[in-house]
Amino acid sequence: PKVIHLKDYQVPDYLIDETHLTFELYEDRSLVHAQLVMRRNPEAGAGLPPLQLHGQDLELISLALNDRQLGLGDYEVAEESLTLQPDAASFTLDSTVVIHPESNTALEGLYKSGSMFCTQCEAEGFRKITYYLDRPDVMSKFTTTVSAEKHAYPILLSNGNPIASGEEDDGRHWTTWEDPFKKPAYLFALVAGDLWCVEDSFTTMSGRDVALRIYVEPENIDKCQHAMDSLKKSMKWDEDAYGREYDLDIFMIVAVNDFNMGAMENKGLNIFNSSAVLARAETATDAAHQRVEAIVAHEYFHNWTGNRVTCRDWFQLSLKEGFTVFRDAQFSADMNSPTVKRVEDVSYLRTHQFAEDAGPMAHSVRPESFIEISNFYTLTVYEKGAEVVRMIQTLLGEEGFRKGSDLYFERHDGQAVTVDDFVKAMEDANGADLTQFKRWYSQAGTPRLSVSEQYDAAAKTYSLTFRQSCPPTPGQSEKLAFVIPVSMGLLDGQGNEIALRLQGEDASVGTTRVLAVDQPEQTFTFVGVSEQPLPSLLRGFSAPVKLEFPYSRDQLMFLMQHDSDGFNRWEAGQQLSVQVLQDMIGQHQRGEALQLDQRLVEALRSQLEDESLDQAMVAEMLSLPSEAYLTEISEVADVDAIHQAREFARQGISSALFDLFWKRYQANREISRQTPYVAQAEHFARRALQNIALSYLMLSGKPEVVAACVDQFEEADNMTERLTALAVLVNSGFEAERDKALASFAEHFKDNPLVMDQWFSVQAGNTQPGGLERVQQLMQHPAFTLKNPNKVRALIGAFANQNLVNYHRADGAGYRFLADQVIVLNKLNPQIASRLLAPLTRWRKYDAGRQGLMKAELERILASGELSSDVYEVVSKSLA
Ligand code: BAL
Ligand code: ZN
Repeated sequence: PKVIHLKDYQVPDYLIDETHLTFELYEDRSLVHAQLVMRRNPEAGAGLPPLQLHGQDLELISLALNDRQLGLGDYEVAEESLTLQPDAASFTLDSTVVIHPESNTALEGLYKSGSMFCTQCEAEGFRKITYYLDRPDVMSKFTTTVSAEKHAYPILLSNGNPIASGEEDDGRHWTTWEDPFKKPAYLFALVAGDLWCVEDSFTTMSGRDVALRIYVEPENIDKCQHAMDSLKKSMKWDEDAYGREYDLDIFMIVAVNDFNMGAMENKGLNIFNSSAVLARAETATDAAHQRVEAIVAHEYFHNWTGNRVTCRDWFQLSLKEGFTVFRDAQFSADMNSPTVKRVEDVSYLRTHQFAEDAGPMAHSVRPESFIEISNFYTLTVYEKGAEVVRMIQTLLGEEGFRKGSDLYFERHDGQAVTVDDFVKAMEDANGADLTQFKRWYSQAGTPRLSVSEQYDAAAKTYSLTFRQSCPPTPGQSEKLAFVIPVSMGLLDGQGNEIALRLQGEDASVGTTRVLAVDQPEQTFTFVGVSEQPLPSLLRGFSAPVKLEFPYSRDQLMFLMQHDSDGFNRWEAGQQLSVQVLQDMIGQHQRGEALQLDQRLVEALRSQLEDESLDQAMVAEMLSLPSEAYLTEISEVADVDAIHQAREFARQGISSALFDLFWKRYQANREISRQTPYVAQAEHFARRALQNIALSYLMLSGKPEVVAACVDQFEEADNMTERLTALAVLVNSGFEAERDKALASFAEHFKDNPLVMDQWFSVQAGNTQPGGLERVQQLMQHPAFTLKNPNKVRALIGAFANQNLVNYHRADGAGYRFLADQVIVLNKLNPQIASRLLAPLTRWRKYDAGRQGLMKAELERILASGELSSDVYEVVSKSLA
């Protein structure tokens, strides 16, 4: 397979000013007519080179250049292209192709999800629809006519505004849509189906009325309100926070069941995985409600960061994704609790993105090369990319950042640009130099930042010395120093913040400040420090690095109590938990009896006792670091020791704090009983504490707890409480209660695929022995199918990523199972196959026996026949 390099980028030879498409949709095939109004790109040089259009799996029926029908000798069709010779600098090309959406299981291009037609074109799916210059720097005005049988497909949608429609004699009808904004083909969308819609409107800041519509299958019409509310909040927020107004007269969201990603920001016609739209109390958890709000916002924000200003090429993907994830995180922080949001994001980043950065697929935020771009919709491009944007904001300040984003939109509206253009706007608006900072875009790997301190009582000076390094990653053995913004403060012995004054400064500058660490080794000295302080470092996780400071457990407990930064109070608790758990992992490995350090128990007790604390943060504090995170921070991960140590700690915490858990549980459960479901932060917080308390309480096995759990399962009016009760029962030894709950849940929700996904996931995550056999059995369930990505993720993905003791069974059966599924999915849906592979690629983390078994499965996949470029790239890089 061909490797594509950023350094080889060239401007397109030709441009497409107008794109006129007509789709004739039928059950056994579809016809696509494309009229492209084209011209030579003046920036590409002189002469008329051959025109090479992208195209894949297309059956060409006819081709005409300026109305002249072309014959076989006039063009050349290859597996992924069509080449012809234009005879003038401007011309019109007409083509007709036949495609087969009805048998498209890759869910890329035009395909059928259930009974509806829909599209997914990012990154390179449009070439499966028609011959085109399928690259983001070719932007065109689109007009699209969709024709289909009227009874089965009453709704016909595309981008922009509807401008004409009509009926034909044979029971078919058609609608024409016109998008006034130039766009790359990856933002094209089409939907045809029997859909209902929820309608609302939004008045923009300049007073324009925008119609808002969410289209769903009729049975889901009662699950759209939360997404609609989220959309209106997003539209308002983007006006307030970034001065960005919506630009079309209509904004549509369509929910589809079979979708590879979460959602897609097609201009004016967002297409969503139904899991990212549908939410109501009875069927969706609090987490699902928050996910819907975040994804609706994310896709809406793309209208400016992605659509109005798009990417020049796919190496720049983080230009739109990193920035948009940063924007949706700001939005979610504003709508809910900022500290909880930050804790969740950082936990996710440190567990999963840090693992990616340390694995065989490690790449920089702006990758240098790829085989298959679909493999680069990664945690690094998205989440680390968002952290990089956050660091720019931290360095420039909120006002400076806003000046930079205003300049970026003003300069580049309607253009396809690069990460360099984004950073340049930030620099120019602020008179800043971000040259060294840009290494965050080009160097892969997670930097380590080790910090040491020195206090001089006589001189009243306190120094912090930072040493940064970054481990080698594929293709990058040596790294240069990053610019690492370290937000920090100092605490005195009473836990008060000390005013911060660096040597050479005339006066102190607040109690939290940002140190820009930009050398391999660098010392900052504070003056006027009259007692040995305790540093609070990397407040709010101001940079995506692994920070090392030799805190004692007592110091961590002190920070948990006193740090003014809420994120760092949580972080101190996490570090304390990690130290305690790592001790216990060592004890298990040495064959010693496990000992739980009671300081952790006492630290958690004080959290639970203090009813003035934010309950969501107490719930976060009580959540021990996950097995996946403990794996990530291990040199060699001992799966069994990690599991045993963590379970032992949970059991010890449960026994020691039973009464407190029970009290808080009962109080919150009582409020839940009496309060109708509300999807708001304080209600999320109450249920979060209630549910984590229940999960600890059930470890006691006491009959009153089991009864309360069953009661919560049966009586709750919302999925958050019901699903937690189910999960807790599933992981317990109470087989009769468990089986009854699983059966009644499945019976009740059998017609709701999204709820059945949760039923599969809960069972996939059951860490008791026999996990693999249970998953294999569940694959036979009538509600399961490999053709639906949500099902694959819910059952197989959840098993391999979350049920680590079962997946990593010492005999390798878990690996064999995963490889078998990848081999099947490679043919059905390469994108999903390649994603599913990730847990096999991390073989270097494990003991020699498991390494051998995992590698053998990767080799088996490689030898299994014709591999998609998606799977080939991940497998071959993992074995390199
Ligand atoms: N652009 C692909 C889906 C998303 O990131 O919004
Ligand atoms: Zn996005």
